[in-house]
Amino acid sequence: MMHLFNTDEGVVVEVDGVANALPGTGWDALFANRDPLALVQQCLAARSTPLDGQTWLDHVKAPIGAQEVWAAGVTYYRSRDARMLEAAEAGGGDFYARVYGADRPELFFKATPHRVVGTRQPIRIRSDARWNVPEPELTLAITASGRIFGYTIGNDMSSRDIEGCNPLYLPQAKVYDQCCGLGPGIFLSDQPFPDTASIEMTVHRGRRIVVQGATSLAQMKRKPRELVDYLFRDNSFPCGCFLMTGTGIVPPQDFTLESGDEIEIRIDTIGSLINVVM
Ligand code: DO4
Ligand code: MG
Repeated sequence: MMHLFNTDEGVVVEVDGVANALPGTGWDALFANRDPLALVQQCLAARSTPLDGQTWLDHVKAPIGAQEVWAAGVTYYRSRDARMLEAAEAGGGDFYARVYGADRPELFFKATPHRVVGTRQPIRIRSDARWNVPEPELTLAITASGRIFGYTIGNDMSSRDIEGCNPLYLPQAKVYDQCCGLGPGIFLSDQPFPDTASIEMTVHRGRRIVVQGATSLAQMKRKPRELVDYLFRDNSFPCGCFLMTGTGIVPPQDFTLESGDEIEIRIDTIGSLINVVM
């Protein structure tokens, strides 16, 4: 198993638990390459340096260079249900049932690189929102040519009161400074992500667990490939991109995040993304 990390000192690849500095390539060059897995193998064979100890882990940044982050919505029945409830009063509930059943998925722009935080960096809730939740999402790493070459963990932070008030407010509910968590690294694989892998989220408030939930890709209505094909229709990504695949875990209706809450999202084979709300 190979995991790719973006660090202050350059690209690091961990192969079966052993970390190697990869000086032969930059982060964006991997996303621009048609076959990043082959490029990593070549660099590993030609000029990688094994790293001593664990200190490199303190230098891990968000796994993003110049990529845009996009997101899919209402890909799980749980999300469809929750959205219908939150928008019912505003008369918007029907849109979510329709998009869940439609051929065309909901795809929206989530973040530019400067709005993204990596693991152990603070994440933000909007100051003008009263109801804020994390959304744990399997996230696809995609080359400029549209190839899925790996998987990471995404947190699509959402202001549910703003979104529920009017679906046209979606960009404000979703896009703001530090609205998106990605990391810790990218699990390199060009195989479909296993349906059975579990996606888990825990929110700690001090010593208390205030939210806990789990799902798996088997609950997702759409396939990652189908989402990427829609995203790349008449749309180019010269530096590659990330696509978050939607949430299947929604906290109870009376839950909202508070400053100091610690959000941990775990996905089998990828790792844990941990962020504290600032
Ligand atoms: O339709 C609004 C956003 C949906 C979303 O972010 C999700 O289902 O994960
Ligand atoms: Mg989402």
